[in-house]
Amino acid sequence: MANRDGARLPGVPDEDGPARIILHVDMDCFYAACERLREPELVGKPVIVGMGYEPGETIGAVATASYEARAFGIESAQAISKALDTLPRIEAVADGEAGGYYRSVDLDFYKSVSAEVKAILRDCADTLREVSIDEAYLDVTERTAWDKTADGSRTLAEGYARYIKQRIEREVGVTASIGVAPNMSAAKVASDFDKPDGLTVVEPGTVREFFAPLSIEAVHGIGPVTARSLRDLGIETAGDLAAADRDDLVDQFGERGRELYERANGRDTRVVEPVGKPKSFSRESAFPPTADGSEHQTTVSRLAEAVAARADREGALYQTIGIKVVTPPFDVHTRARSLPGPVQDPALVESVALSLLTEFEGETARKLGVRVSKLSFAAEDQASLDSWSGATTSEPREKSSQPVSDQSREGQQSLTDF
Ligand code: DCP
Ligand code: MG
Repeated sequence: MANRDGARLPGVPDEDGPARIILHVDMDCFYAACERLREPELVGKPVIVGMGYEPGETIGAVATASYEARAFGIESAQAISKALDTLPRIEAVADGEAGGYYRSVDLDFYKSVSAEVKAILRDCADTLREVSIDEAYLDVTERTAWDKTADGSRTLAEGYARYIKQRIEREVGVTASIGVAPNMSAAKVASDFDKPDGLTVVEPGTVREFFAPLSIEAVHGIGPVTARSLRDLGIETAGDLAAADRDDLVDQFGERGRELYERANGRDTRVVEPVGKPKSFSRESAFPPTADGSEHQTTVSRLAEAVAARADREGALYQTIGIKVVTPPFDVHTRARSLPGPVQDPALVESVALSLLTEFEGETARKLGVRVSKLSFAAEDQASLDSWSGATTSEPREKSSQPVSDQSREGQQSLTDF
């Protein structure tokens, strides 16, 4: 942070001070990547997700396009009629000709995939700020370091970001691009620098240098209108912006001018702040499809224990306990039971979850999940169990003895909101 004279305020980290480690994660062609999850044959194909492409309809827009479709010039927000002109539906072209694989937006499905990604990010961050369905900032300063690895080839922070990328790809099946930097605006630009599947690291002390050759539009916060005004002042690159007269920028653009000048100079003291409190805690586990009821029960018990332990650690009480059962191929069933008051009771989470599971006896499942929701965080909210015992079918049980780690116990298990 700079005062009006550009002097640093003491104790406030900036590019010259104690360096934080901020990650910006942005999923690659997110809606298209989700479509590929349930239709793997779309991998490597030009996929366009949007509305209004069905025969007879022409009004609509492209939500996103896979990188293969972008190579033809198709992009987000383009009119669907234009996309169809460029790349007709695959069903409508002759064999061997280029065609697009058009799919309709299915936001509920994309949200469920997003929740799986965000759960991994939450697990990996000191603090997480979710920005959109496919984008988040993580402060990981306490989890890793700017130090170099033993061979001096890269920073530990880079290795940590790579670990997160790999977890997302392995556990969810979609790819992310990550920017690593000592502040949020540089991390944001870095995540976009080498898309798709990118990992760009901007080490402390090099932010200004990293920004310098980029066009001004790359600086977060500069849209087409501001860019035009800046160009009128002869400012074409972020380097020009960093070297401009700060007071002129303030005269012309007010506080925003100052902020953009600071960012181009590598200074951004915004803190990664979570948006609101979590609304639920959940965990799910995928496995080879099975109809074995006792296996389902064991899994649900284990997930219930993990979720209750997480809520406990977060100091959260819950009033609703739910399960999710995914039957092949993609049928998602959720069931929940609300309690008369908020509680923190691992045994109850397990017994309610198991009782909800009985409805699915004999069914083949490939994924199970347990969730607690309707959270409250004030300890005084807690109702004594006795005050409403008998309100559910649950039997009091022994308290679970061991806290369960947030880390996956097995490859495919993830802490997930659903
Ligand atoms: N989206 C949309 N309409 C837009 C822009 C985006 O519906 N005009 C949706 C579809 C995208 C998702 O939001 O998949 C995320 O937006 P991004 O800008 O991050 O774009 P993508 O993730 O698709 O691509 P990229 O790889 O460039 O991040
Ligand atoms: Mg994206």
